[in-house]
Amino acid sequence: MEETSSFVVVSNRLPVSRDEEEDSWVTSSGGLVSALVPILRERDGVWIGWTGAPDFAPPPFAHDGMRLDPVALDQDEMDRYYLGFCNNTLWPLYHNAIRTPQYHRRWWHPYRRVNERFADEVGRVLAPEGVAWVHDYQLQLVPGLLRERRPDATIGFFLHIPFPPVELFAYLPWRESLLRGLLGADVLAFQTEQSVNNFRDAALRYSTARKAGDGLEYAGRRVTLQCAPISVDAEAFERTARCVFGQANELRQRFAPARRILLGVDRLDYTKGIDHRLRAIQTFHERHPEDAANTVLMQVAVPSREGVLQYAEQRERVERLVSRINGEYGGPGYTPVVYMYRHLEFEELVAAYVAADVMLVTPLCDGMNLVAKEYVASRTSDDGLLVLSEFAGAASELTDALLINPLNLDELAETLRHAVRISPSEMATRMRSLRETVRRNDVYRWSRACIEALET
Ligand code: ADQ
Repeated sequence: MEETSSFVVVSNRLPVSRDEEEDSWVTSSGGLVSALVPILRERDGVWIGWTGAPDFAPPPFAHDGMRLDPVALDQDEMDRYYLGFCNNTLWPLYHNAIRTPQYHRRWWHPYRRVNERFADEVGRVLAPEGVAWVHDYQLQLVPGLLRERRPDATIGFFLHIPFPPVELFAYLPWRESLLRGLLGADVLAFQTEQSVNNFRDAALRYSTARKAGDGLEYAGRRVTLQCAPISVDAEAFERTARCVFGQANELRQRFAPARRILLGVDRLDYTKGIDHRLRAIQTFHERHPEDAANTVLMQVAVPSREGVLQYAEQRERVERLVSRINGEYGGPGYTPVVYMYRHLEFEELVAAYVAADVMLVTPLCDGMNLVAKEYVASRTSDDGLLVLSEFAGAASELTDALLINPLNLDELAETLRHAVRISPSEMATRMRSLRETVRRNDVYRWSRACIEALET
């Protein structure tokens, strides 16, 4: 296999995971992977990333028509770089510090070291004048480090999570280094205009970058700032939705016969507002017992970062609330909250979207939130309601959702009541407009826009 490539994607995780029983690799699901696979195939590109297991980095291999190049992390780096700096420093800080970020030098140094390792590998694999597209908060130093190694490269960076307001970013003891890293890119893309503006403010204040039109000038180069909201493979959700009506009906019969289904689908992460959602459900039952008794909340939570203390605490909080609500408002034959702590297969997930009358997406802060777009794409009969937090990036586009502040539990409870009583015509008007938006701005359009910006 040819070692170099003129198109390299870099992310913390490779788009595959290991199935030990079958002794094989399984391609991860999700929009990013489905959008990038065709591009990688077309350009004979390489994806560089970590396998997800400590000290496990086989030589480059081909899978599903992609060339994959694993980078090794040892257990100590998993603890300090990944669980520490990425998930206990950057993740909470970039999500508006809704949990207190922790700042430790013993985490920063491994972050730098791992970023150098990634940059070394890209520098080795990227063909002369090739394009490297770096993803997300784990690898913010890579653009700058790569530019030192390979000034001929064209470098793009996409941040999947929000870039915080400058007043918060200012706390980061390594803010100048991170900015130097990011500003190594030719194009820096963010999910929302808000993040673009936040980044521009931070760069103007804490680096030598200067304003140049809509972008920046840094070290004698132009750095383009792009707003590129990520999306989903709308067609795939639509197609699958048309095939799972039977499964959706079974779900209804099993969990909510003759009741409305409210649905929540999230990684179990404290940014997703699952606990606030549950407290609003509690308020709904207190205030409007008759309306509430006509509903069942299905909450699906996918296990996430179980090694981080705050995630274990969040799980406990959520599970306590679920049992409190069920204890207080349930009875023989009625469970107000059906809770699942597991990953759903793609068809099961789409069947849940098809079964749900109301989708609750209530993060306290979220780069985009793909669940909101997946629900909309799956509503082939133009019905169903989306209740969406104004703090999700998706709220900038999905303006026909019922937009709420998830911290306002009273408002959220009243919105639930409104949602279950809404007229079919208002529901259809809203959903038609939402569907049009998601179909027009799907993940393929997103990847084209990002790559076009890099190649012009
Ligand atoms: P996430 O924080 O992971 O992504 P999100 O955009 O909602 O958040 O994506 C979650 C994905 O996981 C969705 O595709 C969803 O279908 C899937 N999922 C969730 N629960 C599941 C379950 N129980 N079973 C199966 N699948 C489940 C980060 C940022 C987001 C940004 C994305 C993409 O935090 O803001 O939208 O990257 O850029």
